[in-house]
Amino acid sequence: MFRVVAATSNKHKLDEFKKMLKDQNAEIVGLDSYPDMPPIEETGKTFRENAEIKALAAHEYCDAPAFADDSGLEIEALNGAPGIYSARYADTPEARIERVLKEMEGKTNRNARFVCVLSIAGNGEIIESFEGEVRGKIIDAPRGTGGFGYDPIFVPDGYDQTFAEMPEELKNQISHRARACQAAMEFIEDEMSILDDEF
Ligand code: ITT
Repeated sequence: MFRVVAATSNKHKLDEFKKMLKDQNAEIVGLDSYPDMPPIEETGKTFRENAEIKALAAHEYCDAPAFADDSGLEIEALNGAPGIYSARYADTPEARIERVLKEMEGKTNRNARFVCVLSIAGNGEIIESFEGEVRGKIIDAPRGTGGFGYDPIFVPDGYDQTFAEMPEELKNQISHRARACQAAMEFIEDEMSILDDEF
């Protein structure tokens, strides 16, 4: 079993990663296992830049293979906001949802997507980055208690429930994070021989 650091302080994300990767031969540890690590500044202008910054910082600090996700919600009618600022759009998850719903008042175009870029770092460098997305619609009032973040206001295309209403197993099969993770797992299987040294 190899140990890999999930470079996140978001316990919901960590929980999703652990569930999505439960059949892999890996022990996933979050940054809560490294309480003395200084906070990582997300200075990038794209999901990819931020994912790479987080993965590399954790890899270097923890001296172990690491991966990170930078993710967020992009809403068409808001020109892609909140985007990379999803975690910083207001002070609390409830206030963030409230702000989005206020900005969406009167908008007929409800199209949105969740995006996740997952970067893997090992051997002192970024090995690869993977993107996953899930398209859907923003509804006009929150529904459901599962998930986290903007889940109560997002209904993925092809479904009637929000991410916060559906069983977590379903969200973890179809989400942006699940898709980025699936792409990463396919890459790792393909490249096993190259990665053998790191993992
Ligand atoms: P780390 O940087 O420590 O991983 P974070 O929450 O700050 O934690 P991000 O910078 O990637 O992570 O911001 C992601 C934000 O996007 C997250 O806080 C939510 O507001 C939103 N988000 C991402 N994935 C989501 C999901 O699956 N469901 C709901 N909201 C999500």
